[in-house]
Amino acid sequence: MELLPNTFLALPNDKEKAKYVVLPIPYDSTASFKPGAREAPRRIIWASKEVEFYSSISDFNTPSGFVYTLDELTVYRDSVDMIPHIRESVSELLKEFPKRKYVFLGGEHSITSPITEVLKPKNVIIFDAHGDMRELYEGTKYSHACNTRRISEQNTENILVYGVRAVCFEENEFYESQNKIKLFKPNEKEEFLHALNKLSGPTYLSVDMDAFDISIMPAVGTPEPGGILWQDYMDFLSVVKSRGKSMDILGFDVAELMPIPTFHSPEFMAARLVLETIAAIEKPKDK
Ligand SMILES: [Mn+2]
Repeated sequence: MELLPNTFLALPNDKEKAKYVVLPIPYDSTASFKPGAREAPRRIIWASKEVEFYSSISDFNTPSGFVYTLDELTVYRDSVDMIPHIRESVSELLKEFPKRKYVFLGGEHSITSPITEVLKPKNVIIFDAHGDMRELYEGTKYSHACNTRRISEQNTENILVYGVRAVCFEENEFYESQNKIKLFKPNEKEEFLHALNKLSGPTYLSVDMDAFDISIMPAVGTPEPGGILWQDYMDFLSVVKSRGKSMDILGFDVAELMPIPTFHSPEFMAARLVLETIAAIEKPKDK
């Protein structure tokens, strides 16, 4: 019997060969407008089965067994239970799959802070339309709207956020009072790439799909017009490639995709983004 694995790119799971481990986290309890991001991990994996193994942009061909896809993480409704659950699960993941790179498929964006708490990167690069710098939102510190703020409270040194175009008054006051987080608007790509070039050491990447313009990424929970385009992300990956090991990317997440049942291009874009990100990490320009 010939069966198609229900894994990223439909690659066979191989614990020995795997360099990347994918953990799907179908959690969306604090979504402000409406839930739906819980559907994203399985839709991204479904779409990925149609994505080429080969990245012509990075000239990288994904070997068989290179990516190991875990089953979905169990989900608790309340963030008070879910955030520690993610933290503990990531600790277990590091023990079971040491020295790999880790890919997390959200789910809402609040999944990132418990991940970075465990992975302990020096730098965090975030793509997001929103500042996510609220102290509290709708009664919880662990809302998707507080994600960047929580990461800034950890032992991180630099947090670059690109694509930002929605920040509230309270967030702006907080932003002015600190210098760990640097926000870049969609039209500040050169400044963002310049700042990126100065980072070195362990780095984590978090991609909230609402950083992209609604014309190419309408399937998000909290859409904002005026976002970045695909080429902007590719320009970012060019810098990742040129930096090679000097910017050591420990892992990344893709969050806030809220699939539209009858429209499948957003999940194809997210699946392709995961592939291109892996390809860029694996294929430095000078090789
Ligand atoms: Mn966002």
